[in-house]
Amino acid sequence: MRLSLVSSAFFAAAALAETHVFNWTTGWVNANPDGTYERPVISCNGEFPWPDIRVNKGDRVELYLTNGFTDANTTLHFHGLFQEHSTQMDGPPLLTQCPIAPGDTMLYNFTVPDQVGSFWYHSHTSGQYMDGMRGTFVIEDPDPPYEWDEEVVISLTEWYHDDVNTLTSSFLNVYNPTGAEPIPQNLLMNNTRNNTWHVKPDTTYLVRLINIGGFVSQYLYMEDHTFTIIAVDGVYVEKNETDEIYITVAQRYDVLIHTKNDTSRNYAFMQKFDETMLDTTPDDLVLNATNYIVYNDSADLPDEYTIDNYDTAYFDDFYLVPLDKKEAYDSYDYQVTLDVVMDNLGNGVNYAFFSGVSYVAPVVPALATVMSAGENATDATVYGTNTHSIVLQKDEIVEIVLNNQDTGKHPFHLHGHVFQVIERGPDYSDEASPISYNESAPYDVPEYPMQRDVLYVQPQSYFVIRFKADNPGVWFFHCHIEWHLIQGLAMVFIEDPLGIQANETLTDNWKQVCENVNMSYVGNAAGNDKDFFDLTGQNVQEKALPAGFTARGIVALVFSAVSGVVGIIVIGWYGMSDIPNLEKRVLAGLNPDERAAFLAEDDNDEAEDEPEATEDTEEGESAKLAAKEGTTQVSN
Ligand SMILES: *[C@@H]1O[C@H](CO)[C@@H](O)[C@H](O)[C@H]1NC(C)=O
Ligand SMILES: *[C@@H]1O[C@H](CO)[C@@H](O)[C@H](O)[C@H]1NC(C)=O
Ligand SMILES: *[C@@H]1O[C@H](CO)[C@@H](O)[C@H](O)[C@H]1NC(C)=O
Ligand SMILES: *[C@@H]1O[C@H](CO)[C@@H](O)[C@H](O)[C@H]1NC(C)=O
Ligand SMILES: *[C@@H]1O[C@H](CO)[C@@H](O)[C@H](O)[C@H]1NC(C)=O
Ligand SMILES: *[C@@H]1O[C@H](CO)[C@@H](O)[C@H](O)[C@H]1NC(C)=O
Ligand SMILES: *[C@@H]1O[C@H](CO)[C@@H](O)[C@H](O)[C@H]1NC(C)=O
Ligand SMILES: *[C@@H]1O[C@H](CO)[C@@H](O)[C@H](O)[C@H]1NC(C)=O
Ligand SMILES: *[C@@H]1O[C@H](CO)[C@@H](O)[C@H](O)[C@H]1NC(C)=O
Ligand SMILES: *[C@@H]1O[C@H](CO)[C@@H](O)[C@H](O)[C@H]1NC(C)=O
Ligand SMILES: *[C@@H]1O[C@H](CO)[C@@H](O)[C@H](O)[C@H]1NC(C)=O
Ligand SMILES: *[C@@H]1O[C@H](CO)[C@@H](O)[C@H](O)[C@H]1NC(C)=O
Ligand SMILES: [Cu+2]
Repeated sequence: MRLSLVSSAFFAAAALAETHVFNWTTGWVNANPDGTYERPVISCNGEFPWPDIRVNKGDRVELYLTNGFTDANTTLHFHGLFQEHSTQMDGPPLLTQCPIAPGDTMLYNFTVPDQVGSFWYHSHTSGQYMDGMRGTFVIEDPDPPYEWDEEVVISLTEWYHDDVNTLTSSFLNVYNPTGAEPIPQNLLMNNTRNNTWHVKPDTTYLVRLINIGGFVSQYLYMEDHTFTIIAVDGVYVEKNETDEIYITVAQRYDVLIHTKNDTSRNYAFMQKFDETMLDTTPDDLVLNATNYIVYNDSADLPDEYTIDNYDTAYFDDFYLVPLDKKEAYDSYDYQVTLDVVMDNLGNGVNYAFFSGVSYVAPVVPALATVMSAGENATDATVYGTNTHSIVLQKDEIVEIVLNNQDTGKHPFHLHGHVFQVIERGPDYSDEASPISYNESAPYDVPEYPMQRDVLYVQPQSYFVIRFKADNPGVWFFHCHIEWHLIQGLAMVFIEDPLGIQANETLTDNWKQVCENVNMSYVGNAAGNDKDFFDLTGQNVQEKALPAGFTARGIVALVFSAVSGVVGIIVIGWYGMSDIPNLEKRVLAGLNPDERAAFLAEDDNDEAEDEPEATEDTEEGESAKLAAKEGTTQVSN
């Protein structure tokens, strides 16, 4: 009797947890999402957009991803999923897996035991997701705390007419010394413009707003309708009403929207660029997009809808209260302070730094280092200097203090966790210099701080977050603006490495993916498996600018050369690379001492021939090209 009870309970559980198998191949196809320009986009099994994934809590996902590109590696990341005991399925290339070579297949095999809500997936390689390689991922809750009648998923993104490789080569370039990001052409909702949402009257909708973009934050507001926020980034919160939401790339807001009884007319659903994130505003850029909430197909479509103070009246997510009422961790065991700076290195290219380090991927995946270093996996040295890896002890409370010394906003994402938001400073754009977090000053820490997995920091300001290191794994912490990730705005947590070794085994397929891309999966960051403390040959960032030759100098010179030669001051990134021999002209504008210093440094480069100064990542490739280009022009 007892036995049969046990076994039927077992079968009931087994029947509930389903396995979803996906078999996807990447490729390219032409598409015209914004209705104004057809371009190649990344397809899934020949189609665009990519499919929505929907599973139940507790289910298993087996996703076969075949790299159908002929000339690029790829990987897939499932944004926001904790990947407990499956850090090898997380997706960042050269951290948790080897890049998937053209023609090869990786099996992403994991469960979603403890999470529900709105997530998404995207390529974590070379900005590919901005070319379309991304989709939504919803985990249904069998027992939700709120009620609704209907559910709808809405994706949001900016859209470029050029592909990411083209944009990256002008972005990560000596001719773009300020690191101005490419300006998108449009905003999309559900991969289209003028999206139509047919609604029923007097109905409560759960709307899952998912920003699958790579750069610009958006303001969202509706004509005569209110958002009731019930969850952010997969974390339920106490209901809070607002007329406007500010959503950065990679964030999610689950909102309830109750429709009207009156069906005589239709309403506008507006998206608006956060214009402050754009370096320039070209005349033909429309800073908003109009979508339609349609009650009545015979009635007119609404005009665009305007609200005042859209840039100050939005909901501040700092004030959300998680439904789990988890109290703030009242102290920390380990504090990490990260100063965000964007600056030029010796090749003239603009990079991004956490406390002086611009992330450069290791020679073998960091997870391979964890698995092969034995007891030495607990020593951060083995992960190399330029991965900016920090080893965390099991279950310690970690505090990240992030001081943004840059004048832009940045949305930061931690893999493998949600974190508590302890403090976030106001916008200090108007201050002469950045204001850092002052730990001795009195702050009001919320009793039940908001938890999420993407948080933006205001210009020249700071945030403080805490999390418990209770999920052994190799977890990336990075700016989710793809351009800034490409510039190196990332670091790595090696969380409880001995716990990873004890509880996770690399699958045969995982190892095969490495073999098929001719990559070793043992050794330290330099691939050395004999002496884990010998980092000869590791990848490092470019050298600093020569003494006396400041980044400000380069910027000023490039601009003055442009304005001198062309007669106008070009403040944008575009157009600059069209000017022939720009660097020669810049050099001509240097005073003799500066010029000698620059050329001498260039000669030294060739003479020294340092073996460890090789930067060889997919993302570093175009920087290297730009650097080479620069060298050739200088010595000519
Ligand atoms: C995936 O699809 C390809 C092409 O249709 C097929 O060859 C392969 O066997 C499929 N793999 C799985 C695991 O279903
Ligand atoms: C794919 O990754 C391997 C290993 O990092 C690298 O050697 C190769 O250049 C990459 N291929 C492309 C096309 O980027
Ligand atoms: C996925 O992982 C589970 C658990 O390790 C395993 O039982 C299953 O066989 C794996 N699926 C495939 C197709 O390898
Ligand atoms: C958006 O697209 C999804 C499919 O990706 C669809 O289920 C949903 O209804 C669409 N929502 C709106 C408002 O168009
Ligand atoms: C809408 O109609 C329902 C019945 O269909 C009614 O109960 C409700 O009060 C109405 N709401 C408003 C705002 O008039
Ligand atoms: C829909 O709109 C048309 C045109 O404005 C109007 O004649 C009709 O009454 C409306 N229908 C409803 C159900 O409100
Ligand atoms: C479609 O959206 C664009 C951009 O928001 C807007 O300029 C245009 O007027 C819209 N078209 C229609 C028919 O409303
Ligand atoms: C939308 O953007 C255009 C151009 O950027 C501007 O003229 C218009 O006023 C904006 N409309 C709204 C509703 O913000
Ligand atoms: C709702 O948001 C406001 C700030 O906009 C905050 O003061 C309030 O505490 C929040 N209430 C809940 C229940 O989240
Ligand atoms: C760890 O490093 C030490 C040298 O510092 C070496 O003696 C030892 O064998 C290493 N352990 C493993 C498991 O590689
Ligand atoms: C930090 O705060 C303490 C206490 O309010 C104050 O005495 C100190 O001057 C502050 N430090 C800075 C650098 O502002
Ligand atoms: C392995 O995982 C289990 C379940 O999460 C945990 O209880 C155990 O402590 C882990 N082992 C190690 C060595 O971390
Ligand atoms: Cu950023």
